[in-house]
Amino acid sequence: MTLTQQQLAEFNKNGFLVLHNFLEKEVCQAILARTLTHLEHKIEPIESESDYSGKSEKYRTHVIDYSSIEDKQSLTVRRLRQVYDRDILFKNWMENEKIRPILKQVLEDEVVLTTAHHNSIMTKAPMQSTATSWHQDRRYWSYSDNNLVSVWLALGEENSENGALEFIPASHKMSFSKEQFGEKEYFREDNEKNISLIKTKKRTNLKAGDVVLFHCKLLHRANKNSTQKAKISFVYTVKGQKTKALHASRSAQYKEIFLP
Ligand SMILES: O=C(O)CCC(=O)C(=O)O
Repeated sequence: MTLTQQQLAEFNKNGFLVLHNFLEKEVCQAILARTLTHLEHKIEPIESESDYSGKSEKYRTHVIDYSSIEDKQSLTVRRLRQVYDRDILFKNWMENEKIRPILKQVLEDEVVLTTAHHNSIMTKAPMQSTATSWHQDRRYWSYSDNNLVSVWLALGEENSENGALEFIPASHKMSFSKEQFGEKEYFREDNEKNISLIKTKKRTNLKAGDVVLFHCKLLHRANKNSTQKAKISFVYTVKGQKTKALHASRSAQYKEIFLP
């Protein structure tokens, strides 16, 4: 399966593309069932809600031990980390052959899976999660260029009430000044220029099996989950083969898998 010229042009222009009904419902259900077991037993490595909001920029740039430091009983899981090596079902999705020609098209290069970034299942627990502020994923990643794309798989409904992704179209190609970013390099919502740009945002309402591809420099955010049901999404990142992790950086400390 490949993208049409129109879909490819849309990805290149906006920095994201939704592929509805991409993964079969039965496969999604199997991944979800396995995920719920890992969540129930809080199997490490995990990132908790307070890890997510409390950790410094330095920690986020250099961490290689992802185990949560909190009390296991009371913490709320925000992400299951390092999912590639957790379960064959997770690995199979990350090595899915149907999506590979598409990834090759958007990267314009051979596809390499990075296990250093994302490589996680994101959760937003009912009533306990926090919003995610505007940011570019690339800010804590260390590579020779920006040819990295994330693959987001919805494992259930995603909408504004439970925290669907919102994007600022074409922001992956924009240049910003330092003042447009605040603490932890979040894109400031009180900056004049940012306010008008944020008005152009687009939300991606999704159903189980829908996939969103988005560029590593695309500005995005998500609401907290205000519903009674957890929102669960699987996200991994691929890069072009020519794109290299910088020596001795966190990005270089994890294996990469060439997907021919
Ligand atoms: O809150 C969310 O689900 C979005 C998470 C996200 O954008 C990220 O971790 O990079």
